[in-house]
Amino acid sequence: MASVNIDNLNSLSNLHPKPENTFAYGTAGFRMKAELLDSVIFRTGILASLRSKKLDGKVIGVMITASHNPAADNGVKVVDPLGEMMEGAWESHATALANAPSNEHLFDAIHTMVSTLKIDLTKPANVVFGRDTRPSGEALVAALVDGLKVLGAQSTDYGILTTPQLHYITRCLNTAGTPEAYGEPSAEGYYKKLAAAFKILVEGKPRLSPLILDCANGVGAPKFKEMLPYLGDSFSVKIVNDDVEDASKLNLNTQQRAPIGLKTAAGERYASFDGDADRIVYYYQDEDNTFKLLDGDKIAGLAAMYIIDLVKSAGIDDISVGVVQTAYANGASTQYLRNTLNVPVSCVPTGVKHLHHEALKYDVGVYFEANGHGTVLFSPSALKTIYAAEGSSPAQAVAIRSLRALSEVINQTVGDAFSDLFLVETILTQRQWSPKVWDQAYTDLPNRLVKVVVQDRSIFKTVDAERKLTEPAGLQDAIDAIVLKFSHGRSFVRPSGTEDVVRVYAEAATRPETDELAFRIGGLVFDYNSCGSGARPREFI
Ligand code: NG1
Ligand code: ZN
Repeated sequence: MASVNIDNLNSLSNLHPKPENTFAYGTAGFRMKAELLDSVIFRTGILASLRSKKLDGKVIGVMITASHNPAADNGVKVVDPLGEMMEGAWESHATALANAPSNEHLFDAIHTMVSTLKIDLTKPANVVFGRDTRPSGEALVAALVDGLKVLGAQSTDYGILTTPQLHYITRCLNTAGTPEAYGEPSAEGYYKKLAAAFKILVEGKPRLSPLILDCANGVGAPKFKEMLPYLGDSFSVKIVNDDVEDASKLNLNTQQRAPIGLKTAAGERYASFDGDADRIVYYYQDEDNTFKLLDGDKIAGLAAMYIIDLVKSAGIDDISVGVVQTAYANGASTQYLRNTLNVPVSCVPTGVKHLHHEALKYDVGVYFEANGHGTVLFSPSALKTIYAAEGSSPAQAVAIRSLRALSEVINQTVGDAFSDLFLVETILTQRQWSPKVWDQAYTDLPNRLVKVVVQDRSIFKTVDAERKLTEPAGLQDAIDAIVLKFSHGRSFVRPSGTEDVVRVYAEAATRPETDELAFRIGGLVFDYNSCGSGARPREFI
C-alpha cells in the first residue's frame, strides 16, 4: 500500500507546530481564538485530502470562518461533495489528526485512518476552499495550502466567500455534466442562478419598499453588493453595517434587539445577516416603538404556509410538506405549524446536520433553527413531480412555475442568508405583506436564554432531542417541579456544543414569569451538586 512521504510531512508540519491545547471538531467544525488554529487548519488540509481520496477524488470544500463569533476567533469546516456538512463519523478522525502531539503521531494517525477506512492513497485528491473577511483568514489559508501539499491534493482558492457560496460551489463541481448539475461553480454562477429564479418569483408584482439590510460588517456585505447588478430592478435594498475593513466591528449585534448603531423606524422592514451570511433574521418596529423580531421560526412558518398553498394551487396532491425544528423553537410556532397549518413537525437535537438529515425525510422539508439558520429541501421525487407537472389551468401553470423557481432560489446544500432573504421577499411580494402582517400568524411566547458556567459541562447528558436531562441524576425532576408552577412554562437545559457553558432555555406566558423561570432554573443548575463555576451570578434566583 502506498504510504505518506514522511520527509515531506515532517518539513511541512514543522512549519505548523501544534500548541499544547486539545481540539475538538464539533457541530461548527473547529472554532476558537485564531492564533491557536494554525496547526489545526494545516491538519484539516490533510483531512480534506484523505476525504477526497476516500470518495474517489470527489471535490471536498473547506471553509475558514467563525460565523457569528467575535473577530479574534476563527474556525474551519469541511464540506462534503454535495455541499452537506462532513459526514459525522469523520469528526472523530478530524479530532484525532488535530490532537496528534508530534509529527510521528500525526504520521501514525494518518496511517490509522488509511488502514481502518481503507483509503487508497494513489487516488487523486481535489479540494476547494474559501474564507470570510476575518483578518486572520489569509495566514490560515497559507496553513491549509501547506496541509494540502502533504498528500499532493489539487486545489482551488475561491478567495473571500460566504459560507453557503462555498457549499454551492462544491456541489456544482461534483455534479457538473450530470442530470443533477447544480449550476456554474463560481460566485457569479451563484448570483445568476438566484437572481434568475427570484425575478420569476416576483414577476408582475408591485415592488415592496426597500429592505434595510444589516450585514454585521461581515462577508455578506461585499458579496451582496456583488450580486446587486444581477437583480436589476427586481429588488431594492439599503445596505448598512458594511464595513469589512475594521475587523473590530464584525458581529457586534446583540440578541433580540436591533443592531448597534441602527436606528429603526415604524413602517420599515429590516433584516440582519450573521458574519458569514448563513443566518438571517428579520425585524421591524411596531407603532408603539417595540422591537419585533421575526426569527427562524417565523421564517419557517411563513415558508411552510406559502409552499403548502403553492402546492395546492399547482394542483399537485402527492407532495408532503414537513417542518423540522429544535427544542429552541418557540412553543407558539410549533402550535401554529401543527394546529393551524396542520403540517407534521419534528424536533431534533441542535446542529444543522440533525435538521438537514431529518428534513430529507419529507418531500419538501423546511428546517430552521430559531437563530435564523435554515433552508427548504426538495427531494428528488418532489422535483420530478414539480418538473413533470403541466397544470390544467393558467393559475396552475403559474404556481408550477413558482415552485420550480423556488427550488432554484433556495440553497439545497445548507442554510443560506441570501437564499432565505429571497424566499421571504418572494412571499412578502407575492402577498403584498408588511412584516407586521407576516408577524400576525402567531404571537411568540416570551422566551429567555441563560448561560450557566459550570465546572464540567460533559456531566450533562440529554435525551428526547435535548429536551430532558438524564444526568446529573435527579436534576430533571427538580426542573420539572419548577416548570409546573408556570403557566405555559417550558424549560430545558443542555450543554452547549460550541461554548464552555450549559444553556438554559425558558418560555412562559408573560415576560416576568419567563425571566423568573429562566433565572430559577439557572440558579438550580448552578447550585446542583455544586456544578457551577466561579461566583454565582447575581440574577440567579
Ligand atoms: P450551541 O453552542 O451548541 O448551543 C450554537 C447555537 C446552535 C448552532 C450552533 C452552531 C443556539 C442556542 N445554539 O450551538 O443553534 O447555530 O451554535 O453555530 O442558538
Ligand atoms: Zn454563520
